[in-house]
Amino acid sequence: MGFRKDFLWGGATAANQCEGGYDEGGRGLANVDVVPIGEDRFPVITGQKSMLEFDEEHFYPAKVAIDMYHRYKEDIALFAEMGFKTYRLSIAWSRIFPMGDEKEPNEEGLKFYEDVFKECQKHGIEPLVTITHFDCPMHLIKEYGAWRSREVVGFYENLCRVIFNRYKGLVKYWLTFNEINMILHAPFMGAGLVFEEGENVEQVKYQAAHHELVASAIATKIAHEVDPNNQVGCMLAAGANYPYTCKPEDVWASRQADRENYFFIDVQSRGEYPAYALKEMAREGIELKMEPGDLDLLKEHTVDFISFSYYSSRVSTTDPKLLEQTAGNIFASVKNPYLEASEWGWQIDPLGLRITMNDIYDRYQKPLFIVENGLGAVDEPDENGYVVDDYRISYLAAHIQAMKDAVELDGVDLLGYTTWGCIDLVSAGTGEMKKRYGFIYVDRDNYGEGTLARTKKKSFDWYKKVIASNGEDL
Ligand code: P53
Repeated sequence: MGFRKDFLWGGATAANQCEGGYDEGGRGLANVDVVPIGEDRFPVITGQKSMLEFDEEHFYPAKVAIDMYHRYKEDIALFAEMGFKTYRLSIAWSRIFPMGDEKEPNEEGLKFYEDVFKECQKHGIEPLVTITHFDCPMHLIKEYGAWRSREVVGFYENLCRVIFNRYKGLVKYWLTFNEINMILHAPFMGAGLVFEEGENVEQVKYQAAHHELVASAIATKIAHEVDPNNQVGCMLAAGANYPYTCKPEDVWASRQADRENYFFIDVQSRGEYPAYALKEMAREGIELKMEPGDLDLLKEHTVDFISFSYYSSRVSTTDPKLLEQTAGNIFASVKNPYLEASEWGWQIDPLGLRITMNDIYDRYQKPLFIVENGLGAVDEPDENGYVVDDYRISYLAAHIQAMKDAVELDGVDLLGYTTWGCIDLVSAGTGEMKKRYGFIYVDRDNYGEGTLARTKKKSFDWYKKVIASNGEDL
């Protein structure tokens, strides 16, 4: 009983939130580089305000991040010390294709990730690679309008072909797009979309989504052709929507909110646009431009497993008074009166993880992989620089227990679990360093002060024990 013997325990990061070295090794600029910390971040990532260059007034945390570009050996050694079986990381597209539309890749970028994967291999760690974690080369944004353009599908295909061939034998687990549903909620950070005045924003988002979905199917096809051992997954920002009351309208609102996100996975996993989405698009006047063969690609190259992030459940309502209070979050949600929240207002709901796992497994019947979960919190190192993060341990223990219930009691097939930000890194939502998720403390603050030294927190030894006992000793 319990988790499978080859359960993939580990942690997760994303290139732009940890690497830094934004202009090194021939790397090109990307959307994720130019999102600043501070009050402009939210309007920029959600596409309400456009910012495509660095300026003097803002601080850009991704430029240096936690400098993993230069420190990955030390960091991977620490992951190995915790007993990681897997390490989820992403490839920065603009390291491999600095502009995005070149014919030939940048050898220095390719070599960098080859070294990283070899370092993982040395420690017996299986890499789990996100092909795009929110990043899009800036040149593709300026010249082609990013994912709104069909041509970008071809550039992504080139990227995939290059990396699948180059890393054959080093990488087996791939995710095509991080949190693919983020395109609806944070279209600039999620997909490089910039909107023009008066344009039909929904039309652009869904056309771009179609391009990503086709690109994901093509990636899956090529991955399987290059190496039949490759396992390709989709990735959803998950979290079940609860109705605020048992009023049927609230129940219906929660179903619709779930479907808005499941839409993407329905296509990637079942291979077809779901009926409800086709009807909704027709009502909204959204017309998808497709190429001949698109629907066949979607149908024939569905994903092998379903991965997702889970931080919190969500609540839906039709009550206008409650709706007013939900602005300002990437995922608008009403406050759930039964739950406690993190310092950033993310509501803590371990049972919600079990519910979400069951919803997804019932819907797709494919193996699941939880590739992000964790607590963003302020850590205060003591006089010896040690962080006693019992709050993080209790968050993770409760979520691992819930996931164990889903496996043992409900029969969900789960491949692995990677906690988000296993080493402290830059927050995607806020740009802060202060919002920490790690087992490893990084000495750096919101505005770039600090030595970047790494220190083990109390949770480091706790997670090591969890992994060693295959999740029995929480
Ligand atoms: P931060 C919002 C809601 C759910 C997932 O988020 C999200 C976001 C973005 O804020 O993103 C994922 O850093 C994402 C990671 C991100 C992580 O959640 O805002 O895949 O890149 O860092 C946590 O606390």
